[in-house]
Amino acid sequence: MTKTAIITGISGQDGAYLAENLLGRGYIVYGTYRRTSSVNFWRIDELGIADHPGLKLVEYDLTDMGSAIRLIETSSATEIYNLAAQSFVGVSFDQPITTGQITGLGAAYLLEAIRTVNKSIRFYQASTSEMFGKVQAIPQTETTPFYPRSPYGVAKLYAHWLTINYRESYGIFGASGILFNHESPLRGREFVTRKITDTVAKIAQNKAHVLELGNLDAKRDWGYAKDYVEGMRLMLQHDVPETYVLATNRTETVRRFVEIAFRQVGVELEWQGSEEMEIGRDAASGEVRVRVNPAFYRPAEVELLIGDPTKATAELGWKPTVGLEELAKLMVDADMRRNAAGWSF
Ligand code: NDP
Ligand code: GDR
Repeated sequence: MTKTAIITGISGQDGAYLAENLLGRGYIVYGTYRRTSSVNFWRIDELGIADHPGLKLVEYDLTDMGSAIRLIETSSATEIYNLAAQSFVGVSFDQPITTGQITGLGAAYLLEAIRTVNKSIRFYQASTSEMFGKVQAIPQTETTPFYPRSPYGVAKLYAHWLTINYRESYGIFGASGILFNHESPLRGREFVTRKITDTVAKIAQNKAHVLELGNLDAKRDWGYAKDYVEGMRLMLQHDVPETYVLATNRTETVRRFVEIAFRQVGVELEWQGSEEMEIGRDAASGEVRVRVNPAFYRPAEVELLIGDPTKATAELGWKPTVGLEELAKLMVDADMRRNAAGWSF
């Protein structure tokens, strides 16, 4: 029988990849986007699924519960993947209330709609390693205590616990995936990896000269987004609703990612100075290619993330398949192609 799923946030990185994954399996997908003056579907366009007959694009705002109820009723979906969010940590410090309304309460509206309309719908909540924040254990697992360090992390923690609460209170199949950073050529340019690969490509093509960044010492566990959306799908096919960490179990600094990305275009960097005064020079030409700009620092930083996905591997058979060097190459190559063709999102 054909399955039907709702994906909130179809215009985002994960929404686009998950839609591609589910459409490839014969699903009908209701992909939600929010009303703006000009809707941006570049990701589903790039994946070639925008006109797929199984894809239905529906306008939906996460903060409107009536829309949630109508969407569930009209679609007859049996699975909902809640991926929409104000997902940029930096912005959450400037817009903590909006972030709470979208990223936190947005999940509550959906869970309430499920509870009201059809309790048998399976629900996936996009939780995050940001909830670990000031980490209480290394590596982080499903049982590591949380200590969020941003309004975004706090909002996500509310949605995470609400998902578990609806699981325990009403028997709703609410799965929560605590996903560590995952990247791809479809990553937004406000996030550090894509900002780096896009600028590296532009520097290689003489369209930019210097990459300006904030904290180079932050450590992240970076994986490939396509692997992670498959993990989401597996969580909703499992016998019981659970909480899972998806991660690679390797952590590197932002500085290291910068070095790996520059190496893709034949540039080796030499570092000088420290912290807010640090610069990276092209070792061959001596030109400054990286500069720290304190404007990109955050009021509170998450210093070190490294996840242990043992539970997901044991119970779901999930494993990351793409290493950091391969990921950086995929992203730099895509940005080189796009910049050469004269467009860049
Ligand atoms: P993106 O920022 O790429 O996508 C977010 C999506 O949410 C976009 O489609 C955006 O629409 C939509 N959205 C934002 N506000 C609203 C609103 N008020 N109503 C409806 N839709 C809205 O995020 P990712 O794809 O990277 O991440 C997917 C989810 O997973 C997010 O919830 C994120 O917080 C979470 N997450 C991501 C991780 C990662 O490393 N990528 C790691 C862990 C969790 P628009 O295009 O209009 O802005
Ligand atoms: P993060 O991702 O905050 O981990 O959240 P981001 O790529 O924004 O930052 C990663 C680290 O890089 C440091 N950094 C910079 N970050 C940005 N964006 N721009 C810079 O110029 C810069 N310089 C240094 C940051 O301080 C940080 O330490 C992402 C989002 O996708 C969340 O939605 C998701 O929940 C988490 O990953 C897991």
